[in-house]
Amino acid sequence: MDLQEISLKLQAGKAKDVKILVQQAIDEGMSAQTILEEGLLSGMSIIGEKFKNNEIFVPEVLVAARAMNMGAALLKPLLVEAGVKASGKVCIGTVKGDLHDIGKNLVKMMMEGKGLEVIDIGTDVAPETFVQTAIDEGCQVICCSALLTTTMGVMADVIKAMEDAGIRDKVKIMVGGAPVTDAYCQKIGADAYTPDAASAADKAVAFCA
Ligand code: B1M
Repeated sequence: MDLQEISLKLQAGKAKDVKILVQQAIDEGMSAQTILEEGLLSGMSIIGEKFKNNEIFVPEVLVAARAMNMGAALLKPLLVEAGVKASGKVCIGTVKGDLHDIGKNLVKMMMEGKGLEVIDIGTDVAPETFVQTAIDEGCQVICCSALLTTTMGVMADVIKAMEDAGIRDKVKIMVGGAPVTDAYCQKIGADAYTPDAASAADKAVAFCA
């Protein structure tokens, strides 16, 4: 089977077709790793690029991500069996006082699409929870999302909490969300600002390498 077909169906958001094709590829004896990389991840990476370039928008990304998740669910047990490790582990949440989660969820999906394990700690997350999760789960990166000018300041509190817990030099911190800028990232001493989900995923992969 041509794995390009899986990539194309994923980009079109055809979740049921992706599921059928992934099962077919498994039945034909292809390795889960190959199906993941050349079918699902290759499709998701094209979606990420198109989203970054404003060629497609949030609804298309969400349906593609749903297709990706359905295909990945079939592969997950096989990957675990084969001992394929995620390329890194990050935790992500929307900061305290802030309930916006659409952007965060997109970032999470893109990161998973790049092969990272993502611990989603939800919305309205206290600085200490980001830090404790990173410690407990052994995350290489903490990702903070904020959509309100009144809550973006919490990101500086997360950095302070990382310093207090003694993990600031061991764990990277990435920040994002509509009101956040690169200048703000530098001002508070975070490690990276990325304007969209695709570039956030690329940066996190680079940090985990
Ligand atoms: Co709210 N809201 N909202 N809202 N809301 C905004 C953000 C606002 C700009 C609307 C406006 O006034 N024009 C405004 C903020 C003003 C400001 O602070 N400057 C606002 C306000 C004021 C409020 C309330 C205070 C309204 C009220 O109750 N009076 C209230 C606050 C509640 C709270 O959080 N405590 C509120 C509530 C809500 C809803 C619940 C109704 C709903 C949220 C639903 C949900 O998320 N489940 C909502 C929505 C939907 C919006 C708008 C319309 C859309 C936000 C969105 O999802 N965008 C928004 C107006 C707008 O932006 N046009 C608005 C799509 C999403 C894909 O983009 O989140 O930017 P975004 O994510 C991008 C990037 O930013 C980046 O990647 C994503 C994908 O490319 N990114 C990251 C995001 N997080 C990242 C993390 C990273 C990296 C990249 O980590 C490393």
